[in-house]
Amino acid sequence: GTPSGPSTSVITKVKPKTKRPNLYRVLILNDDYTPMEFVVHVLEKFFNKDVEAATKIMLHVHHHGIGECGVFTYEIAETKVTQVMDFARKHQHPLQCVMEKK
Ligand code: NFA
Repeated sequence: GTPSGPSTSVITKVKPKTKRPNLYRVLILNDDYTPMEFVVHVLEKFFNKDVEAATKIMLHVHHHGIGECGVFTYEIAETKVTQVMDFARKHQHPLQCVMEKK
């Protein structure tokens, strides 16, 4: 019979979607008690820094109060923060590690 009712022809756009993921900085905070060598060890163990890079970051945190360890997607950043906080607690150091959206 004669076609009736709403059209079923729908135009769909194909958009090349290469979405950038949201990125997060992982930061460590200075305190008066955590040994410098422990902070360097944390940066080597969890952020794949060599001793020289780790020492530079540690001294930056020591002098400025806060510093960046790396930039990651949400899930990786969250994992790094948890790993550092657990490791610091295990060794009874007050070292704090946080993440912030870039
Ligand atoms: N300020 C600490 C000290 O003098 C060293 C430290 C550096 C702690 C960076 C935390 C972060 N022992």
